[in-house]
Amino acid sequence: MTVESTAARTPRRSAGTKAGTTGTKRTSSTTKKATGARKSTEPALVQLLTPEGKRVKNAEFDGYVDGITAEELRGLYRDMVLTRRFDAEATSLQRQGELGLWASLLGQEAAQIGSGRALRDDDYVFPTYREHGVAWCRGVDPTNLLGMFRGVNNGGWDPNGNNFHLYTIVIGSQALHATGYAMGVAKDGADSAVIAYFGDGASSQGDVAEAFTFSAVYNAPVVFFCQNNQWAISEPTEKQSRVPLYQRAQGYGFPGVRVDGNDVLANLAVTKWALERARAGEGPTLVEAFTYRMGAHTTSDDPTRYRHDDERAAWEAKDPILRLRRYLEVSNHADEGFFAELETESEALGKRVREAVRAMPDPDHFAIFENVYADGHALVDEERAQFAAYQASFADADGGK
Ligand SMILES: Cc1ncc(C[n+]2csc(CCOP(=O)(O)OP(=O)(O)O)c2C)c(N)n1
Ligand SMILES: [Mg+2]
Repeated sequence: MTVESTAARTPRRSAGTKAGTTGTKRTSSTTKKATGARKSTEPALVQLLTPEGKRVKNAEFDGYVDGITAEELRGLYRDMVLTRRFDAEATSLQRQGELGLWASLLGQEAAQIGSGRALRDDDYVFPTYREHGVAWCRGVDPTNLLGMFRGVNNGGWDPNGNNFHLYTIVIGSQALHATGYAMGVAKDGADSAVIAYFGDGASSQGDVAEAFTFSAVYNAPVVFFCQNNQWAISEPTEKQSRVPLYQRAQGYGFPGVRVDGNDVLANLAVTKWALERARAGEGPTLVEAFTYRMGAHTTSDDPTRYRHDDERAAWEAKDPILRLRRYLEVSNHADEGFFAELETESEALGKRVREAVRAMPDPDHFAIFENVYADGHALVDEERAQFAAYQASFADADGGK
């Protein structure tokens, strides 16, 4: 397996460990051939389900998913299918002019659903702008994700309602927010954990490096979940690091693990392990989910300008949804009726999202000036007055409504 750390850890709270986890020292082992890797020189990754849908044994992580029921497996499948359906609908809505922008998660469903379903309700999530699958797992209604992309609000949900922070566009900054939050959780004496999502490109940001340093030194109960989707807009991962990203953790003194990002079971198991470490006072973990951004960076991007079709085709064969479907079918965990019902449910979700977006009220023109400062500000007042004059200059001025 591919977990690395040279850290000597001091349990902060009661250390409870299970088989396959620990606070013991681990060293690198890169003996297995990579699956899903771009090059044959890529290191091994944790995989429990092959692209063909075959369950493979893993002594270290099997314990986290061994008891999973057929119903729970169908649940993971449903989560991924509905998330993909919602995502496709949002892309279409952008193309129809209903959204200003959309960042698709296509291809990353397993990384997000696997890690998202590993969380407890009291854990806290700091996402980027692409974590629609994690949002789904947290119970944030998909329609609430779309207001910001339509430009009618600044967020769309109450972060405290689902312990799911607002989307963060400033690359990597949420890794620091998560670290600070996790330090607070530890000071409160709670045994909940915090998870920060970010991308391969974000791993080059100073904020992420600072978060790694702080979380390691303060033994913060945080999981860094890096979805390495191979691209940061048009910049390939090769331009981000000379070493596989999960190995970065070693230099900070905590474990890093690379997981097959298209294998929902492996993501569930590895994230559970990392969360358990956090809860047991063993500090941070870096999980690198090795996956692929199947679509454009956002709807403003055209990936045909910088990458070849054959790369995408190779990843299509590792599709996260297809491999779980194969496993469900082969193990008789789902029948045709289940898949047919899910298809109907998907279409209903698409319709609901379409209707909700079109019905979103436009915000008051002056709302943008609210909540800039708690007590108001002369410059904001001046800008508001200028804007009011501008609005009033139109023949059909309606007072900004
Ligand atoms: C601090 C900062 N720098 C640059 C940008 C512009 N930007 C938006 S997305 C992005 C690439 C991020 O790539 P990655 O972290 O791999 O995440 P992905 O989009 O692939 O999920 C960049 C550079 C930004 N939003 N914030
Ligand atoms: Mg990326």
